[in-house]
Amino acid sequence: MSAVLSTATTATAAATSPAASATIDGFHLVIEALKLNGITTIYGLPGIPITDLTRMAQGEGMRVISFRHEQNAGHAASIAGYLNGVPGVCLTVSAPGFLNGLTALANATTNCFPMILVSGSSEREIVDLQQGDYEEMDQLAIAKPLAKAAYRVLHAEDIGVGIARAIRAAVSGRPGGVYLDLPAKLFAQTMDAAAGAASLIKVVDPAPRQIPAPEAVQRALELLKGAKKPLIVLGKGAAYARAEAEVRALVERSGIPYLPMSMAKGLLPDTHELSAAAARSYVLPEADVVVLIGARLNWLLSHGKGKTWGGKTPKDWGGQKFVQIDISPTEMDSNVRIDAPVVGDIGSCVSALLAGMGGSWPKPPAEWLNAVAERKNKNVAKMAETLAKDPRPMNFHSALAVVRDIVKANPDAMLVNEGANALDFTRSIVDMMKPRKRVDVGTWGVMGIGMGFAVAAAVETGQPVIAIEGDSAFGFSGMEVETICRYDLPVCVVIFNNNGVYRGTDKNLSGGTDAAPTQFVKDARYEKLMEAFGGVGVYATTPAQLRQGMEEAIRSRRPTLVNAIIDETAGTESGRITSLNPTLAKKAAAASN
Ligand code: ADP
Ligand code: TZD
Repeated sequence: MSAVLSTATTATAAATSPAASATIDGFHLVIEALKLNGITTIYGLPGIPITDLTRMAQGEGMRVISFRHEQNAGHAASIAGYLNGVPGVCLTVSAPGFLNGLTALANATTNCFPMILVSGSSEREIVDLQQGDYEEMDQLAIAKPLAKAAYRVLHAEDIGVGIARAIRAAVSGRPGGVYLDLPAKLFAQTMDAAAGAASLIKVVDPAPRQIPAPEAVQRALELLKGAKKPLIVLGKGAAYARAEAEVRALVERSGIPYLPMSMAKGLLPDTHELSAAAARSYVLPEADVVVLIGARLNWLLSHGKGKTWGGKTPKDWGGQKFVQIDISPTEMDSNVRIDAPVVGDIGSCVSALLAGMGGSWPKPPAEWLNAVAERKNKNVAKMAETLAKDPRPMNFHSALAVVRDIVKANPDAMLVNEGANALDFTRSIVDMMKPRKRVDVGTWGVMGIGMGFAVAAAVETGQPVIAIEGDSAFGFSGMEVETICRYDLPVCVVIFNNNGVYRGTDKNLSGGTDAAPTQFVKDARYEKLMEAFGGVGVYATTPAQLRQGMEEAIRSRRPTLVNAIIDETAGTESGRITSLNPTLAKKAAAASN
């Protein structure tokens, strides 16, 4: 603490107290409380009342990553939390800065990423009487419904407790976003330095293990034992829980095929012989017992019912039985009946299943394994054929054949991914070999995570980052290429440029001269944005140019933007979620009748 002590310097203080008592202010109490809990990086954007907090935090040895827009800082903090299991911290100014950070906070809560949004705020007395303070807003009330928890600290002596509560709320149980409101006046408050030090809390065991009930484990094993066509679905909860060793043991000991959700790719290498990823549309409707490990039965899994799961009409639904492993007891039965809920942390739950399986466990019937393998091999061969084509202009496949090779050659690199087609095709074509290397649009399918995630991925891991971006997706956070250059981060942004949202061929239905709503300026030179800030820009119209640009970026670790020109007719509207697009869904229904 000694570095942060300040000595009372006013003439009166010096005159009345020759020994000059040491004090600490609110700024330093916040910094010390974070550091005490192993939080060493702040993602944020300075301004009243937190400018000095950013300066002092840097002065006290914290890494302060300053962004161009708070939403990107917030996304960065949230993915830092996901990657480390320690809450990422985003720091914003009041009202508009706070609101800019709020999308990221809500997205963190939705995705179960631990983060703390710390916002400076105006004075309570003025806010509560609505007297029109600078950037006045009742931030705590607004954050509450979007956060897992929200707290305000009014007194310097409560800063330690406030930060401890925020950390516990963010990482214990189901992780999520926490809001911490720090009014301007708090920062200037001072207290006795020794009392200040004593008021800080180093949180002990912030995310306690949660051991499943033995009878729940037994119930799950019995269900699994009778399965003829078992399937494991791995979600990003399992990746977050760092349960790869346990999960691998479960998959290999049981011999059950598994399907990784997007961010669970690489938990086991995508090339694992039991991966059923290439046979997804076969295994989901066919499986009889499905073990969900850190994956919710939300829209991404068609809510566990309907055609995806084998039923053509509602009366056919419910063919599968489900085992669900999750830390949140209320997740069970949220969409369909869960026959064997196993509530606890994934590491403990999977270990308990393994212990219960004992030495000998029957492998799934050979017919099932053979059928899955056959379907998978057929699809892999079909995909290999498509990837081998070399059309002009490039399409998603020919460009992703390059990305696939480069990710394979650099298994430690982080992959950030957003867009519609750019997302769907990358997810299915690019194999991940290690856990927590792929970060993407997550549960909401939100655009705008790109550059925030890329910055945090580079800062937190020190590894090269490859960001595969739709041209629309990139636009949401594109200004952060300056941030990438300013911190000289090893980020290679690849924009799949097809001149618009989804693609570039839309028509203005009025016949007027305005561009259609999904169209962008044609042949935009995005690479010049990176050049504007001293990074490397590459314009790539062929797979060879794309490969060269990416390889050089990884070799040099210089900020790079490859503008990969993709056929503007390639891709489909809404990517693979056309079923959620009201017009396209209606057309598809009419066609199938
Ligand atoms: P995906 O999008 O990959 O399918 P989801 O975000 O839907 O994954 O689900 C993640 C699930 O993992 C959430 O229900 C969450 O409660 C759960 N979870 C997160 N961390 C843990 C943990 N340590 N132990 C058990 N479950 C966890
Ligand atoms: N705004 C936000 C915050 N999130 C969204 N998901 C959308 C808008 C809607 N949206 C999608 O769902 S994908 C997408 C938008 C705007 C962009 C698709 O175009 P793209 O990708 O250029 O990024 P492709 O590869 O050309 O399809």
